[in-house]
Amino acid sequence: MSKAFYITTPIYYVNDKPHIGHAYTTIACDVLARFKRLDGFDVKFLTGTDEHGQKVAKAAADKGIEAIALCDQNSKNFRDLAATLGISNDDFIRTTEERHVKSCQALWKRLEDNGHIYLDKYAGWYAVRDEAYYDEAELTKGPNGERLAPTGAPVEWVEEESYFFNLSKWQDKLLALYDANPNFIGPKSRFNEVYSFVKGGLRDISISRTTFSWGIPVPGNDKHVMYVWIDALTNYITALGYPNEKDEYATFWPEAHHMVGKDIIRFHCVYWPAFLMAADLPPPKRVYAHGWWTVEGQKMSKSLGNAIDPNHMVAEYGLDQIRYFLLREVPFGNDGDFSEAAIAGRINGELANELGNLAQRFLSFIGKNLDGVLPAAGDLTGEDRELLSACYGLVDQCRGAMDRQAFHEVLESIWNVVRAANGYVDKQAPWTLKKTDPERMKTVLYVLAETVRHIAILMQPFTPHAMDKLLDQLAVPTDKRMFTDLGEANALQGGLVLPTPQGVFPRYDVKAGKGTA
Ligand code: ME8
Repeated sequence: MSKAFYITTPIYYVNDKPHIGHAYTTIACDVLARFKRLDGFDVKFLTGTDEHGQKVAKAAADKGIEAIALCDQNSKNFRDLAATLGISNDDFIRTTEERHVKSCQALWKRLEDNGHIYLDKYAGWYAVRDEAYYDEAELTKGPNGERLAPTGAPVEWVEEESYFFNLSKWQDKLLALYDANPNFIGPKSRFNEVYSFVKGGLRDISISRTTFSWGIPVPGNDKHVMYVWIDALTNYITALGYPNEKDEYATFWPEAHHMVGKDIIRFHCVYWPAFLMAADLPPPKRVYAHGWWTVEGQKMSKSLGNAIDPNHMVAEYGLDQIRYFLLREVPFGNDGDFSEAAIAGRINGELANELGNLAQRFLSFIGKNLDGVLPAAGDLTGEDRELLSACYGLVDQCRGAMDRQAFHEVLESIWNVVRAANGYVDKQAPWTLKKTDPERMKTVLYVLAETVRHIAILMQPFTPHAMDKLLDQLAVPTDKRMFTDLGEANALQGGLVLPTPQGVFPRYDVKAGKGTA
């Protein structure tokens, strides 16, 4: 039986249009999902939209439309974006779906039956933009002396009857969870941040609202709707069929990996495991919080109007190019800055020159000089073996880094081989061997083909469309592109007829704003 792997993106608020930040998280999850599938895992990959709460209700009211109409429109934008980005999600959840209402109400009942929910009165600060409650001590002052959340969001005073979850009782159990599972949160710096937050003490949290109605009704008291975060977090088990705890839930929940931005770590690493433990359900296996993207040095914001539309990026630079850039430019976990110069540098320097040319040079050489027939290898030299053994060792390095979500390290290991292969071509100089030693030339071309086969199979999660083309050009059958097909046992056979080579990574011309082949 294959091993299971469950990966989720945050579900995105439908008050806003998708931008490059959302694309980043979703692409990272897609790369992970594709990598695991190629590695033989049974993968479930979930994304979707977060549609309830005051923020969405307010956005709909501002537009003068029904909340559900806004949700329908904007949820579709996120669904379309997933298609534009070539995302391989298995499900797309909307929190306004019936399956989700049932799941949230079942979880609420469990928390209530287990004695972890009580009715009281809430009086405190709330930021609609963050959908979060803040203590007085956390607030800062704005330019006009107004109170602001630590995120800069405006806050309002809220006083209403509310259900509470007894989070304060979960401090020791959460600390025990972190102690027993040092990989529960990645990267390490975020683990430490969460650990010290919980160590500092927890307060019970308000989990229902009465002053608006755009939410899931609290079972048995429909004056209240659930706080949008308890509703949102539950999506991860709804999609596995909860409250049915068999079938997909039983297979995938023990292997749950949540990918989130650093802004929502507290919800995922403190509230969510506490809710689950209180409902006698196990916490997810791991939560990874990545960094934040700015644009040409500035925070993306509606008021600056500088949020980058991923559709525009795909049209401008190409899909595989963006996927590669986002995961290559910044060590995953750190913040990053998007700039035209940076993406152009990666496209031209690495994809077009280093990988694209490597493949094009020897493939067109075979096309021109050997009628497009892949030669067989003769005796291998030490240098041939060195390059091939670097290829054979690559998958283990990639696996190790991928399990830590160190995408940049995966790419760096692959690129070490790309660079070694370019060095090998320059040194072996097949164009000279053509005259001096045609048999040796054939061996060199064969070693290059085997090397590029390895690179292309391992690069599939990052640049799937270009790698499909490249593997086609190496005449690798579509059912021979899994990680089990790597290595010597499945090496290419001399005598294969290769199709006419075509470039897979065009250059990006910064001035003209267009790629040129
Ligand atoms: O928080 N850089 O939804 P949201 C990197 N509905 N990532 C970014 C980013 C940026 N500049 N901006 C956004 C919510 N993101 C809740 C989640 S989950 C149960 C509920 C990404 O629409 C990043 O993943 O505000 C961040 O966590 C997420 O979008 C927030 O999306």
